[in-house]
Amino acid sequence: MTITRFVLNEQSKRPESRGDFTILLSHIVLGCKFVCSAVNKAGLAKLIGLAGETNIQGEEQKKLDVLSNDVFIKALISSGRTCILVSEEDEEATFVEPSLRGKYCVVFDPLDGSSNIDCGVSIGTIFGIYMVKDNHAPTLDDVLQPGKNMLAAGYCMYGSSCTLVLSTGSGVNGFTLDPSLGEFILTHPDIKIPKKGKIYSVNEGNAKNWDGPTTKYVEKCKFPTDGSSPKSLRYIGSMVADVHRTLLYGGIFLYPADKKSPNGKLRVLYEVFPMSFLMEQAGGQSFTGKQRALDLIPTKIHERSPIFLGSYDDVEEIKALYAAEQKNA
Ligand code: P6P
Repeated sequence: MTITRFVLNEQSKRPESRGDFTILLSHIVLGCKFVCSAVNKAGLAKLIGLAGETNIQGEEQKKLDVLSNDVFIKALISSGRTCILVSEEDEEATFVEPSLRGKYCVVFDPLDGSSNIDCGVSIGTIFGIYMVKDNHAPTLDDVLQPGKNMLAAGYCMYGSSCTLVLSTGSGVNGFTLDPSLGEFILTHPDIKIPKKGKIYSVNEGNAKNWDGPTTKYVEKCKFPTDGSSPKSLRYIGSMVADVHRTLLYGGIFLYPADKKSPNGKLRVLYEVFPMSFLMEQAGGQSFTGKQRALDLIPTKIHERSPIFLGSYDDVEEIKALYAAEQKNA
């Protein structure tokens, strides 16, 4: 079962659809294949190294960042199915010209975790898809929607293999690129995250800046008081890799707010929302410290939010600690 056939099967369940969504997804898949090839050749093709520019994050852009962003922007526009594009690499949103305009808005991080490129750690593309409200007059409001309005979300991880994990709103499925076929093959059907896990994933280097509930929760992971074994710490520092492990093995991934970054570090539209969408579709959940992550309504396209996502029971524990703090406040 290839991703193309899978998506066509999904489309056949929606008689009203005219295949636009399938065409859009096929262009996203094309972008992933291209970036996968470029990432695999990076060391040889000297694609590693600074491109001299800096992106909105103020980070030095590496050539692969620039290349990946160009590939996805071009692929999405040429699909003829998009009208607004938001990329981590571009300060402003891209409004597609009317002759090529479609009804979907795509928010994406073309190469998340790119600071890990030079050392070969898995990196990835993260994307989310909204339906435009009125494609004759698209505005930023079409992408400043709560994550629960997304039609689809996914990521493609470029690691020991190239794995694309996708949800179109009825469960989560994983596909692995077969280089000999040049096709993504269904390898992880109907992914469900374990209800509770044995792993917590956070950058402990920020511990001195954490708030009370996060500090208490991590303490409980390391020194459980209920007689259970301590959780293991696994932190790669590349969101796609940390989330993929959490999805398959269970546990919790945290990027909390701290004194230095009161809204945390991760971006709402193209990191928090897509990963939260996938977690909920896989039976897990995602919390910001204040509310369900997918209920957030962003006001800016590069807005940040704290995030606690993963196994349902593990996230429940940290929600209880924030609720208790709220009550005592
Ligand atoms: P820190 C990578 O730069 C990234 O955006 C995510 O992929 C990752 O989860 C996070 O930042 C890591 O941040 O502060 O722990 O290095």
